[in-house]
Amino acid sequence: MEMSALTRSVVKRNHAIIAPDGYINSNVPGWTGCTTNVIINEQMGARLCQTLITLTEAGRVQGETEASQIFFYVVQGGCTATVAGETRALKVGEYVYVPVGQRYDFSQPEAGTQLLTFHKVYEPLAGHATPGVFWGERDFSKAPIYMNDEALRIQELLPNEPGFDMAVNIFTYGLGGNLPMVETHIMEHGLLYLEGQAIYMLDQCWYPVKKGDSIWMAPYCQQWATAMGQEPSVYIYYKNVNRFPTVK
Ligand code: UGY
Ligand code: MN
Repeated sequence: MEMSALTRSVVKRNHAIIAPDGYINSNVPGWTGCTTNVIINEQMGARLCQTLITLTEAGRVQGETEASQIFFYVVQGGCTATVAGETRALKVGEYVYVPVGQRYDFSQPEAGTQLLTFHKVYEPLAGHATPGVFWGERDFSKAPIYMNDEALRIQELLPNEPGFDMAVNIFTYGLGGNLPMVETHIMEHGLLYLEGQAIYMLDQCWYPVKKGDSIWMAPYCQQWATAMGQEPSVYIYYKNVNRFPTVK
């Protein structure tokens, strides 16, 4: 018997696992005909926001970025996207990065289309231009081997240039793949599992996770993961990058 009082979700001071069973809809102005689940944001102590938007056929997601840039990734289905006046069809695995001060409009979705978003307040860097709109797609052939381990592949979805202060990567763990060390770092992560299953260690706590789960890791949350089961485990994740470690 399933017990509604049980969940794999946890929310702690410096990390969280959010499984879909606890989702409650948020209404976001300009995002209509959809359910929006705000999975990570400042209320938890995070400095990023991560949402998952599930659209009906009549769904529409439109607005203008202000202080925060937004990265949109199609997890399921497809739609039409217009950003800064350019229109393209987007399908699963395709994405668009919307810099600050730009209009965006996602329309004509297939029913059940899911969009993942990562938002970060943009920190300009003297001498480097603010990034422009950037379109792209998931492509395993652009995922080099990570740390000399054939079982680990990372595709960087945004250019690694100083103008960008956020990275979004897709990390594939083949069978038997695991992080080669316990990472302990200042950068923060938000992530969504796209495929498979894994065991994640966060700050010395051990969690079974799978496709559809999200994780927040605050700065210095210790992290290690290993693939589990008979298929690769794959997640898309956010990381703040390229800025001075102090703000004053
Ligand atoms: O880029 C990273 O810090 C990455 N290796 N961390 C992670 O997957 N938890
Ligand atoms: Mn990391």
